[in-house]
Amino acid sequence: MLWFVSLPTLLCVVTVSFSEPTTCEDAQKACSVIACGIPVTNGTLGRDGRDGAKGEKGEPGQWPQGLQGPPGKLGPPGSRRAPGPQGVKGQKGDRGDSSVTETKLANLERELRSLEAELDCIKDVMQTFSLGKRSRKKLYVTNGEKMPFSKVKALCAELQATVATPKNAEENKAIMDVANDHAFLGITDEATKGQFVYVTGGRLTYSNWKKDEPNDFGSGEDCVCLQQDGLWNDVSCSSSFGAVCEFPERRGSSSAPPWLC
Ligand code: MAN
Ligand code: CA
Repeated sequence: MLWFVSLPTLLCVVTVSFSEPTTCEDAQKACSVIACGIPVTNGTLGRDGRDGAKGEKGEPGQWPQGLQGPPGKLGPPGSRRAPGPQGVKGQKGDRGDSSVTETKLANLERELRSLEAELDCIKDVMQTFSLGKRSRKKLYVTNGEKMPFSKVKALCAELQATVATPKNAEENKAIMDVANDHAFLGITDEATKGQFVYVTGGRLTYSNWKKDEPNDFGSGEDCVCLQQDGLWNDVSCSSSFGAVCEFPERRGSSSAPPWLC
C-alpha cells in the first residue's frame, strides 16, 4: 500500500524539478500531493564540501632555513692497520715460595741416597754370584771376551763405566781375579810416547810393571796389559786381550734397602 502512494510522489517531485512553476498553486495543480503553505525565506547554510585536489609543490623558501636533521648511521669500518710496537717489558715476578723448593730438594736427596744404597747392594749381589769383584767400593766386571783396546773402551762406555785401572795393589789383585787372564788396563802413552797416563786423565799414581817393561817393543806398544801374575806389560793396542770394566766408588755411605740386602 505505501509503495503505491510513494511512487506518484516521487514522479511528481521529479517533474517539478525540471519545469518552471510560477507558484505553489500551479505546482499543486500539476501534482495533487504537494501541500501549499506559508512561503519561507533563506534556509540554514549547508555543510562544507570535500577537500579539493592537492596542489603543486611550491618553490623552496629562502631564509630562515629549517633546523639540521639528526646525524646519519655509522659508515663501514676502515681497513685494519698494522699492529703497533711491542709494549714495555713488565717487572720481574716474585721469587716464589722457597720452602716448596727446599722440600723438593730434600725429597730428591733422599731418593738419591736410596738409589745409591740400592746400587751398592746390586754390586754386592754381583760379587756374590761371581759376576764381578769389589775392591773396597769399586766394582770390576768382565764379559770374558778378548778384543782390541778400542772395543774395550767402547764396551765400558756403553755400561757407563771405564776400563779397569788399578790405583793400588788391592785393586790390581781384584782386577786380576776378575780377568782370570791377560786383560787391558785403562792406561796408554798414545798421546806422549813413554809417558803413560790414565785414559780418564792424569798421570799414574800406581804401577806394577814387569821387569824391563814398558819397552815399546816392535812397531810400538801404547797400551798396557795386566798379566795373570799381576805384572804389567806394554802391548799393541790392536792386539786382543780381556775386557774388564770398572764402576766408580760410591760417593757417600748409606744403608741398603731391607728387601734387597
Ligand atoms: C813380547 C811382547 C812385548 C814384550 C816382550 C818381552 O814380545 O809381549 O810386549 O815386551 O815380549 O820380551
Ligand atoms: Ca812390552
